Amino acid sequence: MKKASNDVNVTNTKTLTIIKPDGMKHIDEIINMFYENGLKISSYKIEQLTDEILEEHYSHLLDKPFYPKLRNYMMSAPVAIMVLEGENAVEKLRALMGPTDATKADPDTIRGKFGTDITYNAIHGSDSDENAKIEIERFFKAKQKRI
Ligand code: IDP
Ligand code: MG
Repeated sequence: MKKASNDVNVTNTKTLTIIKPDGMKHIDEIINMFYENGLKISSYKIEQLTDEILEEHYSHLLDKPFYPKLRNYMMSAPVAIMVLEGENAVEKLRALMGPTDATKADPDTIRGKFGTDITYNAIHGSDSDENAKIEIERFFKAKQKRI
């Protein structure tokens, strides 16, 4: 049956990923895994994260005892931030990443290959369409700061 070219749910085609400091040395292989799995990069930047943006991005974890460790990890080196596009992008990336705890991740997943434990897990991916939208806005559409 003929499928109309616009017969795609546009609300679930984008997600945000951050290649974390420990993932950066494997960035080529990680990007290759995105493309092999039908996820294309549509925006890309390398940035040093700040306290301010991390407190916003990890607001759900600010009260956790491990937050200072997470903050230090995320600020230990520049990271790569990307918008990925593809069908069911959020779900697809989360499956490709594996679970938060890299020690429990399947060896074929990004966290299974390149992560170490529940903190140092190589990659971030949005966990819902709603959060993908918020995170894309946070990292790519924020007003430029005056200098
Ligand atoms: P997710 O990255 O799989 O979505 P979240 O619960 O949103 O997991 O946590 C964000 C990040 O905080 C994780 O990717 C990991 O780096 C860190 N983290 C989460 N839970 C723990 C924990 O119990 N101990 C230490 N670090 C954690
Ligand atoms: Mg999360």
